[in-house]
Amino acid sequence: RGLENDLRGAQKRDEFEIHYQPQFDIATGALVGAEALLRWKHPDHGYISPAEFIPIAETTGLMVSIGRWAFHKACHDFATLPPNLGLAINLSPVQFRRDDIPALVSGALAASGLPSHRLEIEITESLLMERDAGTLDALNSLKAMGVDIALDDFGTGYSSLSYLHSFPFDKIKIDRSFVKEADTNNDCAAILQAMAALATALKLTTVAEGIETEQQLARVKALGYHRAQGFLLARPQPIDALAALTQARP
Ligand code: G
Ligand code: G
Ligand code: MN
Ligand code: NA
Repeated sequence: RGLENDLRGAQKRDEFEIHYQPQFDIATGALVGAEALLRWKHPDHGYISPAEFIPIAETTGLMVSIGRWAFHKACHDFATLPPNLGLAINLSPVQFRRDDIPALVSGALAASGLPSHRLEIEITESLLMERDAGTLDALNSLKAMGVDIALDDFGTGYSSLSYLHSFPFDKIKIDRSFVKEADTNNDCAAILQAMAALATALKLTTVAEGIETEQQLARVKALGYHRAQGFLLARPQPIDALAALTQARP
């Protein structure tokens, strides 16, 4: 397979980049952090989405090495930004299975000088479905270091509710499919509202992602969501552009 072969050499050829999508406090409008999103700049095909290459990286054993590079790079980039800005990094189940995540995280924090309280790990329900004791140990050690844990794409997996009390989450990111249809589908609007109530009761910080319209932003604001992320507010962007944004919005 062509893409698979290209992916094997991509790291050595320095073809990966990280773009950062800003997150805003909905009540104040302040920039509060960003999510690190991996990009592969293919020499012939241009930017390839992680949705396309991460599954290949996971099945070919390349994920651990790419994930380590991305983690170190993002922490290093963020150490130069104002100290009020948080950094969210996605970790795949394969990384938990094949790598020593607490060692990766503490190593990247130490090497970059980024304080642990500025870091947040995003995981999905698929990781928790494996019901692996090692996973819970790893998440607990991250929490003990002072790193926040966010449940990403919330609402799209299976039996999400049982995971909420069995793992030490700090945040949930409501999946963008609920945000997208909230204006046209009453059921999605009701789910969005119920999730906000649930998160409030569990004292979790809520992030509404995939905000593309002013109506969607107004709706999640009215429902009490804490943070917003989406193309309406800001696209994923290189670290220099994000740094410029932090100066424009003190
Ligand atoms: O940026 P985009 O929407 O194309 O991302 C697609 C998917 O890739 C998302 O589910 C996102 O969580 C995942 N992803 C992006 N960057 C990383 C990364 O650095 N590591 C892992 N494991 N997943 C990532
Ligand atoms: O699965 P995860 O939430 O980590 O994926 C983040 C992905 O969502 C990124 O690839 C990013 O490009 C994408 N994304 C961010 N904002 C929006 C948005 O407003 N609309 C859509 N459709 N995708 C978005
Ligand atoms: Mn994410
Ligand atoms: Na998500």
